[in-house]
Amino acid sequence: MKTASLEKAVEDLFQAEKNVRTLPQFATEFPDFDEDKAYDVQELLIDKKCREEETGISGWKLGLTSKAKQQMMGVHEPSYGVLLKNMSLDEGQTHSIDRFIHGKLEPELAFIFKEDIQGPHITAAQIIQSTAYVLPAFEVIDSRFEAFKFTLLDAVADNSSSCRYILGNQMLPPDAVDMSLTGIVFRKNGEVMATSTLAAVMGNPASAIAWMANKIAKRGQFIKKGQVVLSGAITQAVHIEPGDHFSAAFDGFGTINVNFKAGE
Ligand code: OOG
Ligand code: MG
Repeated sequence: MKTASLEKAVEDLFQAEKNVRTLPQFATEFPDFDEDKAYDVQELLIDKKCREEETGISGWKLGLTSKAKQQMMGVHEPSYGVLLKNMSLDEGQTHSIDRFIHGKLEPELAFIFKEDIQGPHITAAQIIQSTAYVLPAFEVIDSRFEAFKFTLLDAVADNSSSCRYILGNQMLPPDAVDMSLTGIVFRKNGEVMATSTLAAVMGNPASAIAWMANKIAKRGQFIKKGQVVLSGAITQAVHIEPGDHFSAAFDGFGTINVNFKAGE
């Protein structure tokens, strides 16, 4: 893939999000696309969004952390993306879906870091030691690709389908939480959509973040003090429609809520 095509991929993704429209998958359009190039596109896209939307980086997100999703994509490791300050939405409020192409919601455990943590030899135990607190969160994922269908490389270029994130306000120190057995119940309009435990995220969400800290070190990057990291979906993602109310009850934390509407 030539530099010109990397730039075109960045521009296409940026415009698709801005104009709320979809794109054909890249992998078919750019035959020599590989993982490094996909993360190059992601990095350039984040630079462009920071500039044009006058925002900054607030943290990171994991994707494809469950075995089921990895098998679906034919991969053995997760993916990551970058969170921006302007992706944050308030908990308990009603938010417009007008800027989403085909948004879906998923519950996640968020980690807030109290110190910098740099790979490539980070363990899950070190992730826990460097975490100030953990809290329930929702992620709104959205894909800039048609019909929410993509290859792993497409999704990486598309910042791992990131769109918005919503942090709860029930914080706990990480050593107060059982990182595998903590149960969650995810509801849409009062109906149970899924039940799960944190073990759904690679056995332990801290392991997913350790993988990411080591992976981003290859690109000279690290998790910084104060940053938020979404550790990956605990259940399947559920399509968002106007008028929807979602809740996720996290054992030992409490319940996080959000509503969506059409219009501003
Ligand atoms: C969609 C985003 C995945 C998660 O938590 O698993 C994600 C994708 O890249 O498949 O955010
Ligand atoms: Mg997610």
